[in-house]
Formats: sequence, structure tokens, C-alpha cells
Amino acid sequence: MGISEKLAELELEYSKTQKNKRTEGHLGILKAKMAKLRREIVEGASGKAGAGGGSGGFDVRKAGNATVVFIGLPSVGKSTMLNAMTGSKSKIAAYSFTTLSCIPGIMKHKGAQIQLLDLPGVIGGASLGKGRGREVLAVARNADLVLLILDVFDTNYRDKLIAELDNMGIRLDQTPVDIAIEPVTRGGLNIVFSKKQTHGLDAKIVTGILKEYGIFNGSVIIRDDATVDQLIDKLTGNRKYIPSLTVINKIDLVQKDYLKQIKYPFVPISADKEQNIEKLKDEIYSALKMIRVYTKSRFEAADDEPLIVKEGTTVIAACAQIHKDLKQNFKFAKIWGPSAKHPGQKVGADHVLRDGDVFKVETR
Ligand SMILES: Nc1nc2c(ncn2[C@@H]2O[C@H](COP(=O)(O)OP(=O)(O)OP(=O)(O)O)[C@@H](O)[C@H]2O)c(=O)[nH]1
Ligand SMILES: [Mg+2]
Repeated sequence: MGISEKLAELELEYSKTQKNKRTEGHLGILKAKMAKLRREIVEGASGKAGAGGGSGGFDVRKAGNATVVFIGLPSVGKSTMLNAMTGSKSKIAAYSFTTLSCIPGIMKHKGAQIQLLDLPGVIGGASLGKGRGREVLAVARNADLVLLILDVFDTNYRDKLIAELDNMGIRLDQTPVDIAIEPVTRGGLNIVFSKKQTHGLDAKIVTGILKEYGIFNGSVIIRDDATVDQLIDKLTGNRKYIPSLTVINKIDLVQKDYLKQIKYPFVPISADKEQNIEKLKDEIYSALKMIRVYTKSRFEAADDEPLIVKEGTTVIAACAQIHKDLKQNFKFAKIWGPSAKHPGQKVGADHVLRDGDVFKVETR
């Protein structure tokens, strides 16, 4: 029996099992078993989709300051979007599966160069390999932002896309929970909950799941209010936590009121009629949490070209992005702008930059 069949069997058993307090432990173990099989599937696909391509995977090289992937059903308008946003020429057609590989484009916005990746459409069961779905979803694992793209007449499909990504170990808009697991060789399990658990996680369930992962001895400290799935994520270990934006395309086909029934936040656009494209670019830019900072050398005014860095970047990390020598020879920096207490404030390596800062590095 192949991995996919084993997984299907477990999924069936899971769906048939009644969900109550008495079956919770058994369900947790089923989930752990499914997670282990999905990890095998993901690892198979990631290997293929890595840089260099290999056996039929997508040859994707990261470029620019950040990478954004397009995930959606066939024909929702992903390629039309790429072309409208970057001036690329990805093939567009009225039939499904027009795009057959990964087509990159660069969107320039507010001084940043953002790589957009147009991908083949994903369909239900993509994470199990339908329609090259695994390769497509594996590309998303390395993205800085996922765009969930929906046709205005099929807005309920969002949950399915999220589920397919979830099966590939991609957790959209989530943060990992704080669970520390330290296996030892003897002495049994010592499980400590330092927060009240409201999702039914208790010592018995945790013990059962840990056994599935071959952990019989050690200490476990659960510092957040966690779910069974989050504990399994921690044990599986290859999860990607990526932010997302939902885009609804083809709004030229409906009246304004039509959009009011949609219950989640989204950016409405018409890629074909180029409506709201600038707004979408702004939303992508802010979802990526990038800031612009400027360097200044001893004799000159500040550079016009911004250096694009992630929010929360320190002076020393920004230096490393410019040149490794600059990082190595760093003595201190002087700062002007939003993060400076006063113009020209002297700061150390760990000073956190803010959007619009100008800094000058003193080297050894
Ligand atoms: N009315 C309308 N049609 C659009 C819009 N955007 C795309 N289309 C049409 O939708 C069809 C599919 O567009 P594509 O851009 O090829 O869709 P895709 O998501 O890349 O499709 P696959 O590559 O097959 O996954 C084409 O006929 C487009 O002209 C839009 O904003 N409004
Ligand atoms: Mg396409």
C-alpha cells in the first residue's frame, strides 16, 4: 500500500470515529499517524521542487527582497494578475491548466523588488499529488507571503485552499506555540502545563501522541493553551508559518453589493480590467512588513536608493545585507529619523531600525 492509500485509510477512520471525550486520545493518535505520513509526502515533494528543479519539479530561484506565490484554482486569473502587476507575459487562456510551470515576475513597489510566482492552478487533493499539486504547494513553502486567489463566483473555495496548504505543512497566519520537549533515555514522561488548557489537551493525550513519535521518557513543558494539532506540529517539526492575503478577482462581473456576503477579509480586484491593482500592491507590501532605510557615507548626503529590510531588523543585520566587511568592521552607528532619540544619536549593533531611518556606520 502506498503512502497516499494509507493516508486515505486513516482519514476515513478519523472521519468515522465519533468525536467525544472518550475517543479524544484515539483521535489524537490517528492525527499523529496522519501527520507522519503527510510529512513523508511533503519531504518527497520539497526535494523535487527545490532550486535546480530535478525530476520534474519547478525550477524556482528566489529573487528580489521577498517572494510571493499565487495559489488558486485553475482559471481564477492568476496569470492575468501577474501580467497586470509586473508587465510579464504569462500565458492567459479561457481553459484550465494554462500555466504548467512556475512563471516568475518582479513587481517594483515603494523601492522594493518583490518576486511574484505565478503557478499552475491547484485542485482538491492537490496535496496528494493531483494535477502536480504537490510541486505547486511545495513552492509555497518557501514563500514570504501566500496570495489565496479566488474567482468572484467561487469564494467558498478559500477553506479548501487553506486545507491543501495545511496538508503540506504550511500554517497560514499562525504563530508556533511554545512547547518544549526534551527526550531522555529513562524515567518516564514528566508533563507540565504552565497555562490552563481549554482545547482538551491533558497528560494522557500528550503521552499517547508522544509514544507515536517514539518518545517514552523526557520532559514536556506546554507553555501555551495548545491544541492536539499544534502539539503534533511541534513533533513533526517541518512546519512553515507564512502570512497570507486573500484576493477576489473578476469583480468586474458582479455588482458591488454582491461582495457584501463574503465573511473574511479580502482585496477585491479585476486583473483583466486592471481595477484596484495599486491597492493590492500596497497590501502586499505591508503584509510583507518591509521597511525602507537609507545609508549615509562620511561625506555625502543620504542615499536616494533605499535599502529594503524586514521590520524588526537591527543595524548590524542591515549592515550584513549591504556587505559582510561592513558587518565585520562595525564599531557603532549614528541614526537620524523615526528611531532616533535625537538627530545623529549614537547606537550599537542591536538598535532596531524603523521605516525612513537614515544611518551612518563607523567602522574600525
Ligand atoms: N471578467 C474577467 N475575466 C478575467 C479576469 N482575470 C482573468 N480573466 C479571464 O479568466 C480566464 C483565465 O485567466 P488566467 O489568467 O489564464 O487564469 P489562471 O488562474 O492563470 O489559470 P491556470 O493557469 O489555468 O491555472 C481568461 O479567459 C482571462 O481572460 C477579470 O478580472 N475579469
Ligand atoms: Mg495561469
